[in-house]
Amino acid sequence: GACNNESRGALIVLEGLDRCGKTSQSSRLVSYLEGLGHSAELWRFPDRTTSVGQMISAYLLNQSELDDRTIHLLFSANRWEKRSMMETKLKAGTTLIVDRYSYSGVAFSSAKGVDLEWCKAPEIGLLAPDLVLYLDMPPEKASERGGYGDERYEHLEFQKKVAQCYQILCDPSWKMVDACQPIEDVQKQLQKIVLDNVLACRKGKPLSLLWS
Ligand code: FDM
Repeated sequence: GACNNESRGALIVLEGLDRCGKTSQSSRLVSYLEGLGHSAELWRFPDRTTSVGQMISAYLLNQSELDDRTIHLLFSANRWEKRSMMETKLKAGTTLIVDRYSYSGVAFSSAKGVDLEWCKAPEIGLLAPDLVLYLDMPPEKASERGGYGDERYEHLEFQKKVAQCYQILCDPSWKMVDACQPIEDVQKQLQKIVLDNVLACRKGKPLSLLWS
């Protein structure tokens, strides 16, 4: 049946620097899965639609000032407020393609100098992704791509620090994809990895929790 563990959806996260192509690749992946008849949704963090998300959005737009730990905990709260819906959707068989997750939370805050273990702590107990796709692109290249907007973190020097923090966080289970390739080539590589993962989750791979 649609609600047993054997047919659950996969929790698939895309990570990478600003302007590496995560957002367009994420929506293409959802279309791809839907085209194959799978139930799939595009999610993103921060989710700016909630009241916590609106505080985060104001901060990112430089309309408010918050200290580094306060904004870190708001980003984390923004994931916690979506956790039960996430679990419900996955158990109902929907695959979630998530544009940024806890790794962005830890990489961006630790790039400011906040202790890495402190950054991880509020993330403990969130659902662990079944798959992390890292869209790998040098910060210099990403910064040239259509330019950055005006948001708080969209500066080359900061993005270089974020890249180093992602390096510390990444583990051997992450799939690194060279995001400097043509967009169609990146998409083809992502599609294969994602489909394999969706099928593995349908076969009964259990859900697990961060950080394990
Ligand atoms: N960001 C994103 C964080 O600093 N912490 C987090 O937990 C998350 C999810 O917010 F610069 C940063 C990353 C990025 C900014 O991202 C907003 P989008 O993808 O441009 O909305």
